[in-house]
Amino acid sequence: MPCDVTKDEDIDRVFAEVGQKFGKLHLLLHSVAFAPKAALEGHFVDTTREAYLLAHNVSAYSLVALARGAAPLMTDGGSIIGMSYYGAEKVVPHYNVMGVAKASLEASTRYLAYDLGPKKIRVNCISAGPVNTLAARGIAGFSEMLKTYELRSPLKRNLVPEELGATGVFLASDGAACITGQVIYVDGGYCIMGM
Ligand code: 0WE
Repeated sequence: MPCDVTKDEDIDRVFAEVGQKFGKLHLLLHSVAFAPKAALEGHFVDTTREAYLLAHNVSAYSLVALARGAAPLMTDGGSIIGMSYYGAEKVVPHYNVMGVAKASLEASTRYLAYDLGPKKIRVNCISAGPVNTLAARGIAGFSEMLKTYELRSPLKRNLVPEELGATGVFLASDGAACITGQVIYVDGGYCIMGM
C-alpha cells in the first residue's frame, strides 16, 4: 500500500486497511528517511529551514505518527523498530541534517517506549553500519567509509543485510520481551572505538 508519511490521511488509510485485512498488528518497521541532496553535500551550518523541517518530518516525526496509527492494532502487544545511524550521536562529515533528524528519531524512540510500554508495545532502534544500498551509492566517499569499517571495527568487516534482518527478527520476538527504548548497534562494534 502506498504511504506518504508526511500525509496523515495516507497513514490513516494504511492502518484502516491493515485493520480490515488482518484485524491486528504485531510489528511495525520504520525504514524511511529523506533530506534534500544539497543538505547532505554542503556544510551543516548552511542547512535551510525548509531542508531541516522536511528531513525531520519524513525521517523522525513519521515514527511518532506511524506509532500512533499502529498502537490501536497492537492488541497482543507489539514491536516497533526504527532504523538509525551513528551520525545521530557523533559528527559524520556530510551526514549533516540527517544526523540531527536521527538524534530526534532516537529520542522519539525513548519517549514512545515510555508511552506505549504499558500496552506491551516495545520501541527500539537498530543503528546500522554503512550498507551498500541504492541510496548510499550517490553519497560521496561512501566506498571509503566501507573500507574504514573493515579497517577499524573490532570485527574487521562490514555487515551483511541479513544481519540487520536477524536483529529485526530478534527485536520482534519474545527473546527481546524486556528490551525497549534502546538503540542496538549492528556495526561490527565500530561505535565502541575511540581511535
Ligand atoms: O541515513 C542515511 C541516508 C538517508 C538519505 C539518503 C539520501 C540520498 C538521496 C536521506 N536523504 C537522501 N536524499 C537524497 O537525495 N544513511 C545512513 C546513509 C548515509 O548517508 C550519508 C552517509 C551515510 C552513511 C550521507 C553523508 C555521509 C554519510
